[in-house]
Amino acid sequence: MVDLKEVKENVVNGKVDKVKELTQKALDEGQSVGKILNEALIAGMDIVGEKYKKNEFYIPEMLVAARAMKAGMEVLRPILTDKKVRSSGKVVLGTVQGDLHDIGKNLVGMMLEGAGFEVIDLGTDVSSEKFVETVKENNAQLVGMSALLTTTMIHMKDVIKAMEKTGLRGKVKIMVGGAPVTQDYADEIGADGYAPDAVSAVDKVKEILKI
Ligand code: B1M
Repeated sequence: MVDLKEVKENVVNGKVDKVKELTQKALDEGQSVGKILNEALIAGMDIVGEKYKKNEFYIPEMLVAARAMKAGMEVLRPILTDKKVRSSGKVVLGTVQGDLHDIGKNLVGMMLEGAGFEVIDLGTDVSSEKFVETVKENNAQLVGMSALLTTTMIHMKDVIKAMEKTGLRGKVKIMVGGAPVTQDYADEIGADGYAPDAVSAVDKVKEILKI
């Protein structure tokens, strides 16, 4: 039986191949996807964050750890995106301007796809204009914004303002998330919803879109 602590340590140490191999093995043994995600992959990134705060890790270490985490997520992707329900929801997803963190956003995207939503992922460092343009072009029902930095989460408000300015706000729901974002912040900027993690993000999107 794969010890998820070992997977976690390999994420911290940026061992891409080992993370891939152990994640696959854990999955094949029947360990739950949620457990692998939370106790190995996400837990590993939390340690990386702590180490960065204590100056034990620097950007290169964070980057290799992120690469290892992504390798694990790719193994889980087919299960997370396995559509069980069909829904007509179209979601435009992106990390806000100035922010390059995409692991959490990708996870939210995979879970939404798994729940049957069509996800248009704009990637990272997405401008207000790009969000507006994509919603317009695709007639999307919801915009999901992610931010991991206290210095970039403020751009969520800019996107909402841009939606108001272009007359789209009445037609599209807005959902926000990411480590520094809170329900209070979501309320303050006039978002329709907030979720603290990828699992509750799916429930929240369904609630907002009344699906
Ligand atoms: Co950065 N980084 N980083 N980093 N990084 C953090 C976020 C930080 C907390 C580390 C620390 O100090 N402890 C800190 C932010 C401090 C702050 O603002 N409060 C920080 C910093 C300072 C920086 C730089 C400024 C460092 C520098 O250059 N001096 C720099 C900024 C670059 C930029 O964006 N412009 C930077 C760079 C990077 C890397 C590029 C090296 C790398 C990112 C690689 C990548 O994403 N491709 C990186 C990493 C890996 C991290 C940590 C270690 C891990 C982030 C992560 O992937 N977590 C992070 C510390 C930490 O979070 N523990 C840190 C795992 C992921 C699954 O969780 O993204 O929170 P998370 O997503 C969750 C929820 O938040 C939620 O669901 C997800 C799944 O449960 N969620 C949503 C996310 N989006 C959502 C959207 C929703 C709903 C829920 O609805 C739409």
